[in-house]
Amino acid sequence: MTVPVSLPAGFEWGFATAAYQIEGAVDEGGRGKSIWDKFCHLQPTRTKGANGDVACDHYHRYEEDFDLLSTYGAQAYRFSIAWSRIIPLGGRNDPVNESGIAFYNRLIDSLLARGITPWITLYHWDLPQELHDRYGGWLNVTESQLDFERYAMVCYERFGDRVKNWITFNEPWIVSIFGYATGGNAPGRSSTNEQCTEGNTATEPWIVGKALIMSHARAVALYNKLFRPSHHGRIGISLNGDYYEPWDSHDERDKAAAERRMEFHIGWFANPIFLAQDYPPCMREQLGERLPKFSPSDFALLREAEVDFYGMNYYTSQFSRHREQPALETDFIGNVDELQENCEGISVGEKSGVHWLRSSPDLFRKHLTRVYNLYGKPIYITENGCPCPGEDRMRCKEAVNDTYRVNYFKDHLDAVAKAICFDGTVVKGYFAWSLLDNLEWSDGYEVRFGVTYVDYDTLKRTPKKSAMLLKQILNERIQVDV
Ligand code: PSG
Repeated sequence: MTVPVSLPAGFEWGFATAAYQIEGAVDEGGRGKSIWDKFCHLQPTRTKGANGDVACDHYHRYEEDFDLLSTYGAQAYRFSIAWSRIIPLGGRNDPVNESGIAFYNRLIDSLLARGITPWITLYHWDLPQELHDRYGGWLNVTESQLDFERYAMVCYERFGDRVKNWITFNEPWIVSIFGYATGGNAPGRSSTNEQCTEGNTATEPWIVGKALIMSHARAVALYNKLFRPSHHGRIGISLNGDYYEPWDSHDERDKAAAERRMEFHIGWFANPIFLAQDYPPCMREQLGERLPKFSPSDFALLREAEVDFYGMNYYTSQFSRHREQPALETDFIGNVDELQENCEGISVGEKSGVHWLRSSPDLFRKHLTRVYNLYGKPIYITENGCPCPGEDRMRCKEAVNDTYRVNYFKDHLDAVAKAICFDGTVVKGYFAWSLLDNLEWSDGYEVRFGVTYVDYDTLKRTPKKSAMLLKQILNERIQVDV
């Protein structure tokens, strides 16, 4: 028997992007450099030779891109602000760049004129390079949170009259681990990666994690105190984190390993942020003194920083297998192995166009429900999407036929509907990643997540099938009030 499931009326949806991945125009309008400019240019091999100098040239083509959003029927659009466009040197005593403010004002007004709700991410990975050089950037917990607080303040002051939806950080786990443990992302620090000249994988990611948590807390506390009363907006954070199933579902140790894996991924940030609690006990146990402590005043700030929602970025899931040998100092997920097949050789899902992503909608449902039950906040899915198998080698004509992506969206939205209807989970919105093919960080321009094909020679945009179908997929699943 099949039961139709639906999404609640008022379910908000749209598309998401991030500044460095689409804007280009890195030397225009007084923009300062970010750690991603330096990372791409200093060691081009680490981003497959790509950089964000031009990217999708969204800086000049935003009107055209917002016309696409309208055509696709989007109600909302999530984008990020490049900190170094607003404050080129980044710091709390550094000047504000009016030309950068004017650019984001144009974006906001142009969205509102189309009836599209703006959602702003304050930090999607592009720290002003100057702050990294000045005091170590996120490695300096005290300085970085004060500078981030001032940056947030400028954004609320200048955009908050029209912007009611705020996301402080995008994926602090990726910022800490890829930036300071594996070194795969800017600023590229690691003591285990031969391509990196600096870093300490055993200690730095945990310090950075605390800096991000406290910076988030300051920005939220500030909003709650000074802006919420008059602006009446919402604020939250976007966490990534896959769901983990035990490799052997009959083995208690694998079950514990799966739970531990999720604590290292999600609890690391969610315990302090959503519960104003210490890091998960399993992290304290394995990381000991290397995991920073929260002082009583840190906890006081965390309590003041109550958020409105949990932003969830979901792409895929994996299996976790217990590892007998204790974790090394450089193991950032504890004594766990992660695999895409379980003990019976069953894949976690159908392969996509990038090795780390297999389509696992059923585990998405479990993930939604687990997160809601643990942290208790309404969930907005702030990213969900995929590249199609072989899409990196396709020309436009072929790539627009993105049936794999259409099915991925369908299956994942069915999972959302089931989590809402059968599990009592509160999910209020959905952003597909991404509006455009764009700079996929260390994968350069080869991996395409867009619903719009971008020809990087001409910058011509061509809607893929999924772009037009997403609205239909959603509407078929959204209840209508009669
Ligand atoms: C998330 C998870 C993995 C890699 C990258 C991301 N993983 O499991 O290996 S990043 C996330 C990000 C956005 C990216 C998008 C697709 O917020 O900027 O373009 O996902 O990777």
